[in-house]
Amino acid sequence: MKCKTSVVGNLNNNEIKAYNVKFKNGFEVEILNLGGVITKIITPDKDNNLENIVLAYEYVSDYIDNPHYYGAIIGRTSGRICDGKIKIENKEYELNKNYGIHQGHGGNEGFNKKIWDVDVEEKENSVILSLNTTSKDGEENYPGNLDVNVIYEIFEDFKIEVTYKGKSDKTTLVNMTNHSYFNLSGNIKRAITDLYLQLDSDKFLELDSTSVPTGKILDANNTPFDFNNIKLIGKDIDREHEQIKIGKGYDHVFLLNKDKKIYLEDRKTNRNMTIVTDQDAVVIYTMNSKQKVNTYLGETPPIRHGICFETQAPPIGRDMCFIEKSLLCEKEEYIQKTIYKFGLIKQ
Ligand code: G6D
Repeated sequence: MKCKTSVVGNLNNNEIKAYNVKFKNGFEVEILNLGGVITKIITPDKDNNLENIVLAYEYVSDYIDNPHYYGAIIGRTSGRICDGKIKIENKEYELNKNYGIHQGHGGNEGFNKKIWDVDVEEKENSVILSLNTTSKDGEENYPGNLDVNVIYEIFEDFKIEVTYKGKSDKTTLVNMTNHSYFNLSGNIKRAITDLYLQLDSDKFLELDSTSVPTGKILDANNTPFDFNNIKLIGKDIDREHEQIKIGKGYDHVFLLNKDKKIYLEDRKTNRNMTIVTDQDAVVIYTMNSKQKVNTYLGETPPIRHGICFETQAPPIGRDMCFIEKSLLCEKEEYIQKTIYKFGLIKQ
């Protein structure tokens, strides 16, 4: 038996369930039906210490509000939508604003707050968790009844494939991601500024002072946003740079080149991870703001102790720039695939 299901809480008379997938080699992944949250990704370090490399809260009930979106599926859309204003087929919509003057991460009741239906399928070398939900027409003021399926396939060889699918009966917006905070030091031992990052990207989106894209695309080369050659994340994270100041570090949309590859390593534990996606962009967020909730260590983590790689289409900024990247026409299927592979640096 690779997948164990347990009831770990309750939300509005719905059971919150944990799906724990564990292989003989120690690789362990745990996912909740609440928000499709990933609470555990347990991998060995160079000395075979099995430790959690994602941040997780102390109590399951903390995921009901989930103020920092730990581990969660994000949708209908990811990132900020400027002023919560969109126009689809010449009709204007005012989306709910939960990020000050903007909408963020799908609004007050985004996909991170839903109890998803979960089907489990055990295969020879993997376990498939297929999560399903429906976002009703008018939910968070988005048009269209949207059927959503997120598939986590967890492989024995330290790999997780995430496939997001959506279909709507009206043209709408869909731009999903996962908001896990990674920390390869294991059990949040050290800051992520201690990790090394390599990114297949030469450009990133300019943000305005309210952190929405202006529509301008900036050249990353020879700037703090240049990770073409592997670089210590802490090297330029506090550099004097207008965009660093706006994000209080990295909280930016990187446009990916053809390989669409992200590589992270920790040279103390020798843990590494590679992310490959079919998406045009990835928001890299280095947890720059004070955390409000304890982790499973029983304390609130200092800033910069987790890093998010939110693979997605560019968020919708000023003058609805990039909206075309999130449009899903009636009868079309939204599909996104992002693959995470965990391992050790070859000695
Ligand atoms: C902050 O600006 C950041 C977002 O990018 C992030 O997703 C959120 O915290 C959790 O608002």
